Amino acid sequence: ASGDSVVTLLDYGAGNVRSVRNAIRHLGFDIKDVQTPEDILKANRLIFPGVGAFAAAMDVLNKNGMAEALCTYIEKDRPFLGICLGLQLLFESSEENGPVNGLGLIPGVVGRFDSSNDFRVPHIGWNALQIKEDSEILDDIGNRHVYFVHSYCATPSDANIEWVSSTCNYGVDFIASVRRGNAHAVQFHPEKSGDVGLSVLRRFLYPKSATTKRPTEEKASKLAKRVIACLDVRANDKGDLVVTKGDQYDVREHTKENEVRNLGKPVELAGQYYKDGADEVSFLNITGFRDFPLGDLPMLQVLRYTSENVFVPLTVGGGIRDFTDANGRHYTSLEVASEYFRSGADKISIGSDAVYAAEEYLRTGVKTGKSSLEQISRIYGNQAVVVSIDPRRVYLKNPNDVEFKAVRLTNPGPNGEDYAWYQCTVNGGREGRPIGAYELAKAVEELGAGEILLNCIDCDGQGKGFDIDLVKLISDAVSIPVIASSGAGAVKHFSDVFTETNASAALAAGIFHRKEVSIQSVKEHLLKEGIEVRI
Ligand code: 1PR
Repeated sequence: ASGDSVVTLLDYGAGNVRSVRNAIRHLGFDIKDVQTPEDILKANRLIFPGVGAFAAAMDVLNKNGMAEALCTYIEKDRPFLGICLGLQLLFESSEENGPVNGLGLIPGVVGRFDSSNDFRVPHIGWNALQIKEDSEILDDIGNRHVYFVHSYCATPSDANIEWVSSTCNYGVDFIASVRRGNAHAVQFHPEKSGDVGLSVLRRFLYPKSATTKRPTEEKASKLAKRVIACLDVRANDKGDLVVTKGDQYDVREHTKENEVRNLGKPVELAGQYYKDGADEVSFLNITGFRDFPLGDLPMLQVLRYTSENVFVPLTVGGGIRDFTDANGRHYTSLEVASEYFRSGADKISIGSDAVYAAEEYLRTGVKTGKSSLEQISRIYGNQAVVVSIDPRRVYLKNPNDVEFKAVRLTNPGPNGEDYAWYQCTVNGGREGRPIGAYELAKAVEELGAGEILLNCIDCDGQGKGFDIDLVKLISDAVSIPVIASSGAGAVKHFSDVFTETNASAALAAGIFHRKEVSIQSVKEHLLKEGIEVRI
């Protein structure tokens, strides 16, 4: 490759930058990795996708002399693009586990968002930009949404206003991008923002190409409600990895052969849902509780292949826990998660192991820091950790009959019960545990979960709508985003869950796999109902 088609990438090894690599390659560029500060100074164009925590990143940059090289490179007005933490590090300091000094190129302090019901933290999802005239690499965005995931932000002030090329509002106006000459940095993730994001990268990589300011139908104004496609994945009896889908978690056909229901190939379907407008794709390795996922290489392959062509966030769950294999080799949950991240996951989702961690925490009142949830959250940030809850309704005549939070049901139970509590389960719904979804949600928020994926076994695969009582209960109990899951059967179910609860996203599987309802039609319906979505 000629020097013209090479991008220098500063990856200090703190997390998943696979999707940035994939996006750069997708746009026809080769990648040269920075090994020494010299490589920074010699770069033709440099991309710096910051991941992980601010202090840890600064530590690495200071120790190996990269911090100084970066400042020199940017001050010489060489082409630079910082992403996410790669923007924050340009500022004077950050409050994240701090104050911690940054590179000090831009005046200002990076602070934490204040959370409230309307503005959950982390700020996760597709939001709108207010773009200034000469933002250049943002020229093709128009009125469309871009994908953010962060808990900290920098705010515009008189001292830094010359740098600010766009802002975004999330309770406060914060800096969504900066620009000075050839130096650019964005708080959002262009590599995860679909076509719109790729256009930003393309503009940075091909600065001389003509502007194609296209009018867009989309009128992005605020954080959009997300529509997520979920692929439950497992090996079928022949050993092939297939997308399956259960009825109340039962994935076997009720035929003589009793085979695993096969709804398609994971990589293909994920690619299809990306094209159809899914805001995120989730893979759940549903037999992860018994089959060790690192032994299950096909799942890692699925992630690798999918992330080559799918430029929206990917979540993967199933089997994230400590494990000792048949040869006595021990793997920590952190190793399992790291392997998922390296293979292209942006978030990992923990089911069973989070239930045990929450039970222990509630029993002892002590955060040991040793659970998979706490460890992964500490290293990768809480925005990368989803807890998947698999509750089942337990009907009650009297809410005081149990020590768990019960709700008054909109529709009474089979024997006229007016109440239910939602019992958490492990191992794919096979075992009920002595903890409710409400207690679990609050505990895992404290332990470092960044988001909750809220299933409901009673509703799974039934197509009768989300469990509004449950989604309301949980989304009111926590201040991290909640993804409503299980039971979508029609477009109206999505508007119901968004108007009646504080859910940030809605996830569905069966209706998309069976092509009964398209993602596009869900979004058109939501728009018609006045609910902001990404088109
Ligand atoms: O416990 O950490 O190994 O994680 C296991 C993961 O696998 C959990 O996230 C758990 O929810 C999931 N899982 C386990 N068994 C099943 C099963 O179906 N037999 N699938 C399963 C969970 C539920 C949803 C589903 C929605 C939407 N799937 O994700 O996609 O209910 O379905 P619908 O729209 O068709 O109603 P661990």
